[in-house]
Amino acid sequence: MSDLDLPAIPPSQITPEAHALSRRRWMQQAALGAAALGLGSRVRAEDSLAGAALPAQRNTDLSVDATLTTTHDATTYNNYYEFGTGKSDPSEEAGAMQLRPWQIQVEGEVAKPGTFDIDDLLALAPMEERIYRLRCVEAWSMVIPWSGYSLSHLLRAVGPTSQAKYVVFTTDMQPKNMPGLSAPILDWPYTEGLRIDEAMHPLTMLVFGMYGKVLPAQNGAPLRVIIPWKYGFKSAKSLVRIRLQAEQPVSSWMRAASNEYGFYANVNPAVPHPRWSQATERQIGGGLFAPRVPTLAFNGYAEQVASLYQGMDLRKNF
Ligand SMILES: Nc1nc2c(c(=O)[nH]1)N[C@H]1C(S)=C(S)[C@@H](COP(=O)(O)O)O[C@H]1N2
Ligand SMILES: [Mo]
Repeated sequence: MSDLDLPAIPPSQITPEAHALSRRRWMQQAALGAAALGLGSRVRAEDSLAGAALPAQRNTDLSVDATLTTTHDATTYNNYYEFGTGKSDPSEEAGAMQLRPWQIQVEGEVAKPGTFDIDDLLALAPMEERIYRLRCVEAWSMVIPWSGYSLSHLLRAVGPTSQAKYVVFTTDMQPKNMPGLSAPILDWPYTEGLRIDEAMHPLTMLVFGMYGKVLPAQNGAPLRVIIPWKYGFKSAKSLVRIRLQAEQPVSSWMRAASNEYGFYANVNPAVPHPRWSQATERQIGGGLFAPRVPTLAFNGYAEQVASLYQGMDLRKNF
């Protein structure tokens, strides 16, 4: 698997040397390697390489105490419809994605709209590792250690105006590299949204890595959002735009089937999907005969987030 926009540096040069070398020396060596290959000096190989180390401080307060899904399962059983609808399509196809240069536009109802380079975002706030549960609307689940920081750091940096009631996330489109875009499954680009208080909640995370390493392309490199109390489809991958606005957006999945996928999409065992129950889930990696486990309200994060929805009918606002 290689998700580089430059010729791969031999794996032997990446690990364990990457750990042994100081960050500075590693960057110098990477820059030299890139120069030797005739590449632009702006490319920081360490940050574009899936599999390169991404140091982060474990945040135990915001982590669950649960058995991790294996790296193999979390990086080969994926939903990323831009690469196809099969679970192994993303890991097989996403290596073609161009991950550098990469910029994210932050726009709309903000005091300081702007375009951020991925390398600047990597340094905007201290990298934290948080172990979160991930619950897909398809009724399977994983436990993944993500690396990143609360999205609120970025939102505060741009200063939401009083009109900023919602946040819209947009995934990149690379028609040459994303075979799924030619299928009219969704109204591309993939868009998702949150209410501003959901987006500002400390659990909502801007993610750059997983399992201590740079995010693999199939998991949403170079950056994605993770909202652990909502069904996985809310957590849009490979972001190029974050827009703050007054109106509630219509997400790609709402547009595709508004009776099946709502705006809130909070994990809720009491509200079945029209075609299946959400009361239980299959833990990926548990094996063929592992019993299904009960799904928890708000995916187990009720204590932290239930108050956001006080007074709302969660059957109507599903
Ligand atoms: N752009 C984009 N983002 C996406 C998807 C997608 O198809 N395209 N799938 C979503 C769904 S349904 C899930 S469950 C999670 C899966 O994330 P993972 O592959 O990292 O586990 O990504 C979400 N983000
Ligand atoms: Mo999902």
